[in-house]
Amino acid sequence: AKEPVRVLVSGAAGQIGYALVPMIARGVMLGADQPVILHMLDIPPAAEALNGVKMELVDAAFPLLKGVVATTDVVEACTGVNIAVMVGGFPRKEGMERKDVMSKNVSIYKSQASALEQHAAPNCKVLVVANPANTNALILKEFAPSIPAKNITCLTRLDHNRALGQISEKLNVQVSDVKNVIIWGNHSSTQYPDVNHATVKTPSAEKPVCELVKDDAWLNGEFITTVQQRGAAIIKARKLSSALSAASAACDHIRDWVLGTPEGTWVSMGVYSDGSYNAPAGVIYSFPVTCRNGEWTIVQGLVIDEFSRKKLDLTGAELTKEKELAYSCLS
Ligand code: NAX
Repeated sequence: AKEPVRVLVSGAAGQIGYALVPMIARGVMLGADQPVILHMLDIPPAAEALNGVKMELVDAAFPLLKGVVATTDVVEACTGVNIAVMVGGFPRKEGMERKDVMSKNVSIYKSQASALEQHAAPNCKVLVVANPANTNALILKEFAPSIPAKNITCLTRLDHNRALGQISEKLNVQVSDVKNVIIWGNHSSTQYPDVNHATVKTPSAEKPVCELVKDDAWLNGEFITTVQQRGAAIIKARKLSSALSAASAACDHIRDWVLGTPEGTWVSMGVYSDGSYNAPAGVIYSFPVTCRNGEWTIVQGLVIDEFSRKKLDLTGAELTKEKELAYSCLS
């Protein structure tokens, strides 16, 4: 039998946490044959609720779940973890300045970076979900210099999956037959959902999405804004932000990273930018990636048209600004 993998979920008493921990315990993230030990972290005001989640995990009698650590102690939470999914953070409240929210999250991610660096298992893989996801991940990277930059990522897979979903609805095809959309840049409303390289599997061949959707106005307009603003649409409808889809996307992200992407398929991940596609280097930017042997590689050589170029630059500029804002919170 396989050794259990220790998976940390921070903010585990929150909405996404509640949807995510049962998925992990069922093998959705790491596979149906992979035992797991869940480490759940939250803050003291949520300690009782966190313990309630632990009780439900016990009650669910998941065969793959070999242990649960539920704690408000960051060191205990981080000790020995192989995977860290960082969902905990400070939400933006009405009337709060961007800088104040940034400042709260910078201090959270700075201290959690140190705890992970000192106590996580070697080669721990980190996925930051909490917003501002790209910049929280960057701060985590900066303050955990001994964790390789390639091990620190942020979630844009939800946006990627939303784009697949929109194409499948538009063309009335199975979502599993659509692939290779791209989310470029920031997990914010400046993100660029790009279908220029996306394809649909048809009985005869794989066909470009752009050929099948004979509606450029929709592709260059409504499609992009729908994906960019889907989070707000969910809040409006549910009076709560996306949770099940975010949890599912977090599982997809880690599963593909650890177990690999299928041949001929790429996914979107926020990763430390090396300046590929003239994105700003030194920020966490979402790129198309393939994964193999537990490592991601940015897909190279895609042709970027003029329309796309502007959008890649715009979201890159926002990330550079966020980085500056985050650094100004440190001093
Ligand atoms: P909730 O407010 O329900 O849960 C957040 C939890 O984090 C709470 O239980 C809170 O007590 C805990 N927390 C706060 N500070 C903490 C700290 N220092 N250490 C550990 N835990 C801490 O929010 P939820 O709806 O679960 O969303 C969580 C985060 O995901 C938010 O930042 C949200 O903006 C972000 N999202 C990111 C998405 C993405 O695609 N990257 C999509 C969904 C989501 O909006």
